[in-house]
Amino acid sequence: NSSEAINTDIVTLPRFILESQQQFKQARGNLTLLLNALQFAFKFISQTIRKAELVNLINLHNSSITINATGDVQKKLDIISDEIFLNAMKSCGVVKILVSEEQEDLIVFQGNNINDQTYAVCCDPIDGSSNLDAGVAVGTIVSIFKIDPNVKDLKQNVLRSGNDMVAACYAMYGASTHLFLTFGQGVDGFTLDNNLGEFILTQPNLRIPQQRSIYSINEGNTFNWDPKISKFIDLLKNPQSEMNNNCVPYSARYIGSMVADVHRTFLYGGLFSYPCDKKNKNGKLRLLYEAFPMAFLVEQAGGKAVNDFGERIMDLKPKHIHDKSSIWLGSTEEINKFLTYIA
Ligand code: P6P
Repeated sequence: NSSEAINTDIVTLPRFILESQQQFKQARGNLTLLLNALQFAFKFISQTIRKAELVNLINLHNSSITINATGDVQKKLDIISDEIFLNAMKSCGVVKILVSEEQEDLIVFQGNNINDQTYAVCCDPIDGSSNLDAGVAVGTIVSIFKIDPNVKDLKQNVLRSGNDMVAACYAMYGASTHLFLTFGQGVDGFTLDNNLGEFILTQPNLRIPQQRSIYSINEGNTFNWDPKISKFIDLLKNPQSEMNNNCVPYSARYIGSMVADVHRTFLYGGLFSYPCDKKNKNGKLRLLYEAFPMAFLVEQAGGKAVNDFGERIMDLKPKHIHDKSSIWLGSTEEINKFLTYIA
């Protein structure tokens, strides 16, 4: 008989949603239906990625398979994940509008009962996919808005302030599959138990550390940044600078997959940034399905998220569904250093 205590009262995601639904205005259960569809999509994408990676690795040993074919398999993963996500949103019956990084235009689902389709969902099905064949953690990032039935132009349901989000989450397909989720009442972390096929609550009411001497930015872009930004990063690196008052010297950590870099920032603290540069005049990361959801989650965990001008990401409003934004997010004390510096 194994000595470790077996937890016989685990909180699965469906149970967590039902228990938290009681606190919600929309007690009709539509959010529950949506979140169950989302978690199915994450499980399916997770399994598909891991299987594809295995196929990739098998192919890599088969010299007759050209690198292009492997690249194609990797490219297909973007498409497969997008289709998995689209079908899950379409079939749950409560989503009216879908914005996807993979789809040029807004997708509108012709549901049978208009007033049941209460949500607009924006997503990046596999963020960081260029890292897939290197075995780097990638993820799915999602922001959720409620449809305003009085709005005639459907696009206006997603071209709005980040403050209007009702929920946001990301799934990270790493050594384990993690899910971080907020409805605006804090952040809760779940881990996929592959044997049960359930996301289990593992990090309830997660808080981001207030301070941590870690900066996460692609320094290969240094010569394309506004000089003010490269000066700020230099100050972080200089143990004698005013940025280093009695804290340990900064460490650089950059994975190049937003979900992985943000997940580490949640757990260890520090700051993550993708500023504007000469190549990306409005930044590289997308507002609706990268900056908005990550900003909502970080703020709900006690952190901050601003753009190069110090504006709160959540206060921004996209003009087009694929608009980009610069972003600085992470521990409050680290972002405050940036805000003080640019003030
Ligand atoms: P760079 C991945 O391609 C991505 O969209 C984000 O996941 C990541 O943070 C960023 O781009 C990395 O960009 O220019 O540093 O390779």
